[in-house]
Amino acid sequence: MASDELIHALADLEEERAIQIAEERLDSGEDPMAVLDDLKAGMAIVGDRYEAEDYFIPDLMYAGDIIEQISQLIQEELPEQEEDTLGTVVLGTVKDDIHDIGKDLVYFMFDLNGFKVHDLGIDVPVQDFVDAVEEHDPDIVALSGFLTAAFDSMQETVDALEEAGLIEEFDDDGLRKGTKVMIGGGQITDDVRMYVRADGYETDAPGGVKLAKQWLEGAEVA
Ligand code: B12
Repeated sequence: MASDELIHALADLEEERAIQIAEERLDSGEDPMAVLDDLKAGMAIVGDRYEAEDYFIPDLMYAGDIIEQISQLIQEELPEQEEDTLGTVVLGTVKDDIHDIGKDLVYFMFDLNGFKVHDLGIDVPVQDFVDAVEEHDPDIVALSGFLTAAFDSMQETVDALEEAGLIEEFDDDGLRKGTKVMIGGGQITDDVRMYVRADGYETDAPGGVKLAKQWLEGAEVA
């Protein structure tokens, strides 16, 4: 079934149809990642319609609910995670931001790739990140945020982690040693990464996993 059909069913908020198409495509053995890409494309259209004021907040929430149900189906299709833990991640959507669809996909991709992920949820207070990093001593702190306001929350979180001595001071020339900070979400760019003093950023979940693996390989060599 053509990917356009799923994209438009999601964009038009046709819940039953979107789920049915996704099920059929997954049952036919199609790569679940292709289905995931179409969800993103459909959600982008929903976002455009929201910006054009054709859709409103309840429509966004409804679209999020459809995505969540289909993500569940995708998860069932994917192979079991590796037994050995590749690394540990503390993840959360930062203070004042409640967007969790993207963050949940990040959880899902890291988990699938054999990382142990501690998901702190949404609107996570700075101190909760500090406490979780102290408790779990992760390889990576993954901060998600979709609002412009999230940039300040991310920066405050990084400041607090540095002040607590849980991550090293940021060095413009390279990566921190030890625990690294990765950011991602809707509006993240390299300028935002510098502002936040994160070690890296990615615009999608598979990119985040790839970067994390590169960091961990680097750590083994060092
Ligand atoms: C859905 C949505 C909502 C839903 C969220 C539902 C939910 N459960 O998450 C609801 C309705 C609740 C909502 C609320 C609001 N929203 Co909203 N929302 C969106 C929307 C349409 C889609 C975001 C989304 O989930 N996309 C789907 C994901 C899967 O796509 P993706 O981004 O490609 O996902 C990847 C990356 O983000 C990445 N990623 C995410 N996190 C991380 C972390 C790491 C470490 C890495 C590596 C990668 C990574 O991986 C994901 C998977 O591959 C966007 C517009 C848009 N087009 O993006 C606006 C948008 C983000 N919202 C916006 C706004 C303004 C709001 C509200 C303030 C609206 C209001 N007036 O109340 C509130 C904010 C409430 C709050 N305090 O947070 C603005 C933000 C503008 C800004 N610059 O600040 C946007 C851009 C819309 C707009 N253009 O106006 N929103």
